[in-house]
Amino acid sequence: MFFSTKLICFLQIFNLLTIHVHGEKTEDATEEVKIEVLHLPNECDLKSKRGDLLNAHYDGYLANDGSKFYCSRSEKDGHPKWFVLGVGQVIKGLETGMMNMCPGEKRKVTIPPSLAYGIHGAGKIPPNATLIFEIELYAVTQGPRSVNTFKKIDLDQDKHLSRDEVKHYLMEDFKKDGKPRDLVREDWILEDIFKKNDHDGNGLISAKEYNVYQHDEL
Ligand SMILES: *[C@@H]1O[C@H](CO)[C@@H](O)[C@H](O)[C@H]1NC(C)=O
Ligand SMILES: [Ca+2]
Ligand SMILES: [Ca+2]
Repeated sequence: MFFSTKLICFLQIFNLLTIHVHGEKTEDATEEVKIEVLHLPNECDLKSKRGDLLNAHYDGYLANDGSKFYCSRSEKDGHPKWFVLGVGQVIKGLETGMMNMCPGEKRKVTIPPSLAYGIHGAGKIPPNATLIFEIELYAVTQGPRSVNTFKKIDLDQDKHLSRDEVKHYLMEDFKKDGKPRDLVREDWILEDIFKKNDHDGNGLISAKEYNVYQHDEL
């Protein structure tokens, strides 16, 4: 269980929402995410925040014709999705739309194209599409991208994660979980991790590139 949450934070690949808006800097400042709370649980001691690991089901609709383009319930195993909030793993509108949300809460979030897939669209999403997501949040846990995890991966403590360090960490995780070690798969995962995280392309993931927290503990 713990294994899967940790690994998933690294993978960031398997769901549709990982698609990023391509090169759009023309955000209309007047465009905002609209949040409607459909259900609020009576008790809520932990609200979602940046860096948290969330578990949720979400259905995505196109606002203009109401057609459903995504449903996590009917995907693969139909399990709720795990993802980290605030690290660019989901589209911007969802990052905002899922902040301060309680476990058990249901929301309808309307996202303008500038905070979704922009003027080009992506896959099933047409250009300039306003999106509506119906989200049910199941769990909020402290994210795996913590300072402690970074320090654990950074074996030589130089505040940068090399491929070897990340690979070592993944191998240990695979071992812990008793999974067969499929090297091809691991290399592919590694490539993906660096593609998603090594923003300046220098082959190392710096604390800044990795860390979702804004304080400077590293
Ligand atoms: C999308 O919106 C942009 C900016 O408003 C516009 O220039 C473009 O023509 C639109 N594209 C489509 C396919 O409607
Ligand atoms: Ca290092
Ligand atoms: Ca880097």
